[in-house]
Amino acid sequence: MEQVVSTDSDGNIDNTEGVIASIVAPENKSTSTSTSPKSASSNKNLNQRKIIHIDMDCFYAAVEMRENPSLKGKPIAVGGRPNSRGVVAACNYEAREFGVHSAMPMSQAFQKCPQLITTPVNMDLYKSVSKIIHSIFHEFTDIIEPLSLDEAYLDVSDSLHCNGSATLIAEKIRQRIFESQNITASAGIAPNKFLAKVASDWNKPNGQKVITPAEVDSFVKKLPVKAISGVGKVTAKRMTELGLITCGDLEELGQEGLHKYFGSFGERLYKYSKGIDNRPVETDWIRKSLSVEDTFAKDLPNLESCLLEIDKIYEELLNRLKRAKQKQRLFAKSLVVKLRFDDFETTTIQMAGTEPDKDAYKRLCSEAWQRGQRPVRLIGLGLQFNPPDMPEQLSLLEKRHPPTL
Ligand code: TTP
Ligand code: MG
Ligand code: MG
Repeated sequence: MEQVVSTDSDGNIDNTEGVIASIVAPENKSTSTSTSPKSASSNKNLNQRKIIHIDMDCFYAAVEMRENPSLKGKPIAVGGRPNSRGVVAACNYEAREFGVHSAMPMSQAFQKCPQLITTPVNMDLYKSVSKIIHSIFHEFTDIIEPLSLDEAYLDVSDSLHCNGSATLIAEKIRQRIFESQNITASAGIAPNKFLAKVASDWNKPNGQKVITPAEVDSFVKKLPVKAISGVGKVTAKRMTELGLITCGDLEELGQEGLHKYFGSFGERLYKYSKGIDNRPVETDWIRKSLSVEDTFAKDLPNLESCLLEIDKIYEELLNRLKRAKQKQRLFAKSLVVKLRFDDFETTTIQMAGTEPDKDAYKRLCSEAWQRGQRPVRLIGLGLQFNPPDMPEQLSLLEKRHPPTL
């Protein structure tokens, strides 16, 4: 029997609504292989999904203008110095009017805009702002796929915020970002990632665009091929030579033609030309634990009353586990019970286990209760999960050491 016992004052548990969930970003994204359970998507029919793509406006430059408001209204570029052969990492919209853009050599940027003001890259600052923006996304959904510091896809198909309106959720997120960080974001709202990304660029800066399922066909028909993410300069030139200007043209050329000219990318282009993109929003976080806890209006006087409450909390734990499993594959490694006594002394107890088990929780609760033998104000039931690339190792281990508590 493997059993770990610890007593603490609170633990690492978020108890804002009587529900505990800890979601932790992986230390190193590259440790997650393609077979790891990172993929997440809503249950909805693929055409009915509500995907939001958020992208900050001139991100690095916007942060610099916020830090130094005297830069506002003037053309600025963030990046390396012109004499050290640096390039423009980001520039504000004022600088863009002169033809300055990202990845342009700074010396060239100065030729285009002699009054350009430059600032060095302050990556730590942009990272800290990005972190806050991502925490705002998490207020609305846990199905988030970050693409870069300033950009992410969100699947809000099952979100109950704003009466389930993705349009209002996007507005709210942009508003929250502005209130919190004093910089603006743009958003695209559509039934898939391809269209959501196109749409977020449509009304930039500080705007958003919705493409409803009913609008997809007509929108895509007229969409310039250059707007497709993945169509770079070389592909765009080839397409122009072939007379392919809009996605409607791509569709007309057909699957075989697209494959002939663009190889495997042609397959994707054909789907895009019909407005189809079934890729799920893939989260980059891994759930480490899931718990449900209840704080009682009146303290539970004895062990018997605690054991009765476990039935209810256990049901809620199963519900939450079911919902969490729709987003990620989860491999439990231990069962946890937390008790808080009337004097706020808190104790947790856990045992190895791969599935929730009501009787095991009751046995853990009994053991934990013996430590205080006092009225109880809070009970929590939880599960801890293995990292996604370890499930098999764990099941071998479990066979050798079955939980016997
Ligand atoms: P983008 O979102 O591509 O650009 P942006 O946020 O500056 O402007 P927009 O309003 O058009 O979205 O990139 C986000 C940040 O990534 C950008 O602020 C700086 C950095 N970046 C580079 O460092 N090099 C590059 O070549 C690009 C394109 C971006
Ligand atoms: Mg941006
Ligand atoms: Mg971006």
